[in-house]
Amino acid sequence: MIIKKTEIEEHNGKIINAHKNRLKPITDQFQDAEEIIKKLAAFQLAIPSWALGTGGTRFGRFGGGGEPGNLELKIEDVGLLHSLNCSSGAISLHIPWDIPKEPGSVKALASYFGLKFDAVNSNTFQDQPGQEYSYKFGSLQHTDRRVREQAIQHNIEVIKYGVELDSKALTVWLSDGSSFPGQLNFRKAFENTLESLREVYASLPADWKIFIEYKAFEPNFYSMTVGDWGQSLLYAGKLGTKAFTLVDLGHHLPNTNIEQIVSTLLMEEKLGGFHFNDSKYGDDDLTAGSMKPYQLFLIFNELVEGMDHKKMDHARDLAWMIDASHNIKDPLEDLLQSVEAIMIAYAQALIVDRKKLEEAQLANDTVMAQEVLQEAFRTDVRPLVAEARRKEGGALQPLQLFRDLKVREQLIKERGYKTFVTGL
Ligand code: PSV
Ligand code: MN
Repeated sequence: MIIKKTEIEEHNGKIINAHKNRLKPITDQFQDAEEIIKKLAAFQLAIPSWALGTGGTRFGRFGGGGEPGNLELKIEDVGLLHSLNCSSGAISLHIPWDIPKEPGSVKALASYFGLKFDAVNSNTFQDQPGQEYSYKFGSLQHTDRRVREQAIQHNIEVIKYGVELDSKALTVWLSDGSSFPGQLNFRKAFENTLESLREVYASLPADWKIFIEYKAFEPNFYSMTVGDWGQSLLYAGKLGTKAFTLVDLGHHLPNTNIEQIVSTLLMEEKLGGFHFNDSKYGDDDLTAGSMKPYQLFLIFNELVEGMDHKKMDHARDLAWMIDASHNIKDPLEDLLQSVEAIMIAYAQALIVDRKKLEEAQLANDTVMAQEVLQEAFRTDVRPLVAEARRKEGGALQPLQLFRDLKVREQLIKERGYKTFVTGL
């Protein structure tokens, strides 16, 4: 299904006056509103190919209808999102869930929808049919050199797929670790992993990056070999200048100060990218901003401050990806909500009065520092986000238009009710 420009124009036409009334006070308030709108328009989030179907839990999966059964349909779905919000201009593939069998036509299809390929993701956390060695006891860390070699070769193969699609980064998330004390020699596991990563790193094209994603627990519950940002940073530092840490918001222990991690990684020029989601308890993969919107804002506050300090391009210098999916919402509606929440947090970070905040910090004026941050957080920036979208040809209210056009019903008509989608 393709959403026509005229459908978006008609939708915008009906609500443009109300939108302008909401926009005016905020553009009057901020002199640099035009600049902010431009930054918002440039900011693009990559949609993960594995989040376009209804997610499952280990207790089951309640598939919805009209879900995309192959890579081409997944690209079409991301195209749908992007036509509505103009902020979802990339797709991140997981191999082997989404092997591009005909890279040429896959690339052409993506560019027809205005989409790029963000980081490609390898998978050595599941065994694949016909695979020689099992990853039951790890992959790049494995005690058996042959298992490590198989996992290295898989990562190199993923890079090759990525090259064909003009992707520029490989994300490695390892489930490697141990579930019981004594199971693993931590040092040897680290050394094996590093040695394996070095071989993968050696296969990266000159203009590529490798992102080392960490996670505190699950599926291993005693130790994870890339368990936190410190370990990830160690690997990235030892690997070289093309290696970076990737922060997945759900991969921390409860109450971790993620914004401070972000600030430190930026200072070290080792932050590579993000997987956005939200959580209440663990790696819940909930819609970004649905649980802790203030934390999301505080993270963006550090991102904007740290990136400006290093004169980085907000839109281009880090990889922005969503990694959320769950079992009860329509996945496309869920992604629209995630993108919107992320854009709002970014917009709020852009309006922080940096001068006033610095003055408060220098004077140790804790009260005023809090006031400055909360002033931005409590400002309704949604009209700015909507205006950025409108200027790019998107819908003022993407979710509303998605429902008005009965997109899911159309997809069910086109694709059927029972479809099989690869992913977790
Ligand atoms: C692992 O929990 C993770 O966050 C990694 O990014 C995986 O590649 C992704 O989820 C998909 O399951
Ligand atoms: Mn992730």
